[in-house]
Amino acid sequence: MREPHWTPNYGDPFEPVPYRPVRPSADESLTTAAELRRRMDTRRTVRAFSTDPVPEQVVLDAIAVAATAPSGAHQQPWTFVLVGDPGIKQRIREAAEEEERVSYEGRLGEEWLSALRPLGTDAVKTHLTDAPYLIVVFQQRFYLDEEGGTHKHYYVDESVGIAVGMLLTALHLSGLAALTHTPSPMRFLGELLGRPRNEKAFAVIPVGYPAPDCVVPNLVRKSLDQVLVRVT
Ligand code: IYR
Repeated sequence: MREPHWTPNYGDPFEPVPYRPVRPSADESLTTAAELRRRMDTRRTVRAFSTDPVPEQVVLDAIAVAATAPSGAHQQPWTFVLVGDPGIKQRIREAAEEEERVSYEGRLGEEWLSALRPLGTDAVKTHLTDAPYLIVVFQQRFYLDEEGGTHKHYYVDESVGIAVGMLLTALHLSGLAALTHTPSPMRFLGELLGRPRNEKAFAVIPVGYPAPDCVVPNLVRKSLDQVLVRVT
């Protein structure tokens, strides 16, 4: 008999089911792809958020989209902690700013600070309290069973990175702004949010509407030619 396990299908034999999505016409695909490309090119990382509330269901739906991401051995090694509590947001901000001050005052080093200069970032993280929600994404580095036993998870960085990409896409297409914030070190997040020892913070994603006076750096995206190598 198969032992109960952390992965829904762990150890099952391969018993495939049919997959027959409707195939769109080439025209439909072209229209969808061009529209998606145009819409995604309007996404910007936002650091100045309005305190206006956003519909919680939109955020829940975006997290559900992220949770459809492919993952190593389909182990879905992610936890999304949705924080709306102003007191917790404040504590996250204070702890993040404490770390960031050390970073900006020297830990990052000159080369890194030069790379960040065009982004206008600093140690003050108003977005952590202004944005109505923070989504704190944790990687499950391994599975921790009820007896404290540990079990391997595979390709955790890749899996969670893909899920976060899908989360940012879903939020943007739903009309919400977001920031991929990676305070470093991030250990305080697991402690503050009471996460178990198998979980490691991956990113804090403030979510909301941009502030009315929001500005963003004047960045240029690489062109398709610069990022694409064709072997066709
Ligand atoms: N974590 C710091 C520094 C920072 C690092 C990178 I790489 C960025 O793209 C932006 C910021 C901070 O949040 O300010």
